[in-house]
Amino acid sequence: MILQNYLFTLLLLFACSVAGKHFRFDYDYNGYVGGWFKLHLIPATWHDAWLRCDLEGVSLARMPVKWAPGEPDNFNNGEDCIVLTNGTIADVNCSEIFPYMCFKKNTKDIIMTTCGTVDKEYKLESLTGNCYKFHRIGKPWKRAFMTCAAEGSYLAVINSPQEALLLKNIYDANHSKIRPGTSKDVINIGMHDWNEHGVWRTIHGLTIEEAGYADWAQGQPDNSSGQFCGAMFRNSKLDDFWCHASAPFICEKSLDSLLEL
Ligand SMILES: [Ca+2]
Ligand SMILES: [Ca+2]
Repeated sequence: MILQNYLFTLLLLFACSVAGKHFRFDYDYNGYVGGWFKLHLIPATWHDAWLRCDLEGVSLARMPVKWAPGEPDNFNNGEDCIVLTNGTIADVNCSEIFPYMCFKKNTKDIIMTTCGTVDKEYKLESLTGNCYKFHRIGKPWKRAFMTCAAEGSYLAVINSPQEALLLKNIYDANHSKIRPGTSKDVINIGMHDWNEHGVWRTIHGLTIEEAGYADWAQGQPDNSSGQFCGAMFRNSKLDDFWCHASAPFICEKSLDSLLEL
């Protein structure tokens, strides 16, 4: 019941949104609150919802509300998270999953760049016609993949020797700024040994040979203690790397990926 009421309230709020100023196609502008909303119907825990909104460059929606009758009750002393249900709020267990809403307030510094995003760290490269962003805070491969997806991009896919050199140059330009506590020798890129049998494919499904670049470093892939995630050394050669280990990474974005077509 609580989930049904919760969904109904969210859908009502969503329906009140009006088409307006542009932020990204998956967000709707609401002039009354002066910002953009996105309803995530795939439920998540409070912490995962917070993380997803943060990776999209926004916040988990906050709104002025009243407690529901009998709430907060901290049932079984295990309710530290808060949900909206039929216009009022209740405390719930943080491991429970609910749909959620992300929110971005409209401010003057929100400017759509030539890369089709308000994220100023994406830079257009004429070689490929795509935009690239170097993430200096290292993450394990899966989290890097998720981060790029939330930004409307994808973990960089190398489609030619020239693009490999382009990524190398971006890597070089950012190498001294990589945050401590992460590998500086490789960056995560968009390829993976999906079946763990030595067939390397890009995140778009092609083999790396079909995609246009399969230049491994000498002795690689060496599958050292189980390395199934794709990475690139500073000399632009490929490496298989540990999926659990954090490394910086580059996201690649087509100009129209966040625009309404
Ligand atoms: Ca590419
Ligand atoms: Ca390796």
